[in-house]
Amino acid sequence: MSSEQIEQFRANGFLAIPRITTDDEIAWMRVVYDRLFEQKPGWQQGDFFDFAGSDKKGEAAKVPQLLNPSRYEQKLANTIFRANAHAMARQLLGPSASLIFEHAMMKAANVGGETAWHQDEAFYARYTNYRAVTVWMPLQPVDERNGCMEFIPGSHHGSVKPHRHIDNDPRIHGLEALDFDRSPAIACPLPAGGATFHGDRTLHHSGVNRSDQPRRAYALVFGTRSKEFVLREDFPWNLEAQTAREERAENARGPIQNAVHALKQAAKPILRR
Ligand SMILES: O=C(O)CCC(=O)C(=O)O
Repeated sequence: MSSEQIEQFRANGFLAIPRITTDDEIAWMRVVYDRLFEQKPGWQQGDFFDFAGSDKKGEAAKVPQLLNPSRYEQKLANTIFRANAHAMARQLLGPSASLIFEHAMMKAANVGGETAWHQDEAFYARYTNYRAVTVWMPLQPVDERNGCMEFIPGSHHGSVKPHRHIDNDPRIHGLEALDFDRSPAIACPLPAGGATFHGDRTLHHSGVNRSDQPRRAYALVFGTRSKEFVLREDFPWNLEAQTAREERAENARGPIQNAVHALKQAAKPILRR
């Protein structure tokens, strides 16, 4: 990344680049991606769910999302995409930046739903101790017709906006931001294998997929951890969540793992003081 690009990211809260990996890797990833979305691994563990709908079994998902895809296809942990994204995230966040999280969101041909406007930070739970940058890569060309990313420039300089669950329905995992001006939004069309970078407070969105091909996107989130960043309070909208995904995750953990999970949650305020 050039110093101009870093400057641009700092000023706007986002950046688009035309290429982050090779055509060969994209071709391989598309095959893997389609297999994962067909097989829905991680459904039982709450890693596969509907971002934008109520996520009932048997109902077509509006925006299916898979968390941590490399758990289900280990070769995704050793990609050129990951190496390049990590190197660029270090330029933006500093040398200690490490992978926090990965996810993939698919918008089916003709019907794939909207990803509502939100700030990633609005999803953070109490005691989250990092600030992050998302590197988002489409596996086919994207524009406003099939759901490219859109950003509000400079929104990362403001506060976390009030959010609510999409359609004000606490069963829906996805959040929507309220009370902001969307008129300055900038859409970022990209070729396959290009990438956008955005900070965790940057307002962003992607529209519905009106094309006759699926919109496939894969995102890596890198962060730097510090006690300075620790979030002292839960956001009220997250306390209201009643998602099927959380319920499946809890059931899948079973009583012993749930007890360990509860202990870890209880230790966070001490460890992150
Ligand atoms: O893939 C999308 O439509 C949205 C992705 C997104 O919101 C994110 O990676 O933070």
